[in-house]
Amino acid sequence: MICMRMRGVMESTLVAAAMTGAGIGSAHAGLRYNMPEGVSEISRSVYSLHMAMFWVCVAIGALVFGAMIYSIVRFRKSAGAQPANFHENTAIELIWTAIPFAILVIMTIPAAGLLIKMDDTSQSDMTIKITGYQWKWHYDYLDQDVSFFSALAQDSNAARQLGAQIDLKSVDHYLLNVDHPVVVPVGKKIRFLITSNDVIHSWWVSDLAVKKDAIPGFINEFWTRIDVPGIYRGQCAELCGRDHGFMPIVVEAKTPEDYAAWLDAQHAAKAQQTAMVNGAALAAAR
Ligand SMILES: [Cu+2]
Repeated sequence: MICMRMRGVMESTLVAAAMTGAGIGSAHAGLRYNMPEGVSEISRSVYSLHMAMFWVCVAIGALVFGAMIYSIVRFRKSAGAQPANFHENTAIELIWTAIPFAILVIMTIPAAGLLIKMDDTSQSDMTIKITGYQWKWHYDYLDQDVSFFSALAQDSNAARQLGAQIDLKSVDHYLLNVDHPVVVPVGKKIRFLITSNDVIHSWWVSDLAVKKDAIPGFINEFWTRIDVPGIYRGQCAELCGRDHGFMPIVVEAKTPEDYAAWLDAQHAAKAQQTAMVNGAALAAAR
């Protein structure tokens, strides 16, 4: 998991570096050197675990390099040091095997506990099914009869075209904005089911500490409970073809009241659309 998170940090840094190289750095969020703490209990736990492991590594690094530098300086040849003339010491070999092993086992305990917690999708309040497409996302609110596609925002799409004379700094959240964000309520345990319609994609939103592969023929699941209303952005994190870089993710977390109002608006829009289709079918039949 730490490797996965570190990979995430490295990827975000590389993406930011690549975008800066392309002259659009200012359109991107500021360059970060660490993962975000995020906005859910799990993301904060992941961050704390990451920092705890980081400081363990710093302590080991300081000890090992400290001992090395001390030995090199203190027992240098020019100061008259005489090398010891022995090899194979069973006691030392046992100690330098047992200590790293114990450190690894101790590090595994909190990591395994958190992984189990992240995997527990039971007792969720609602379920949203995500389907990856080349190159957009589809969201299906299984309990609410709401579904829609979420694709790159029109202004970003226009600006990215070859030869487009559009100032990228003028585009709102260039390449990180969509036409229809996935809207969720805060304070609710939301279970996500994720699959793909074509190739492997990956739904990655670092503020939620979520990075889950969307695999055709498989259904993966994860959950989140967002504490703070706001807009959280992510990207597809699995190289999925030509437009892999153009299928961002936007999660809009609303208060339960605002979420209910959004849901009502979706239902009303759907009813109106159905009425229009029925009306057109009737007119055609006459
Ligand atoms: Cu993708």
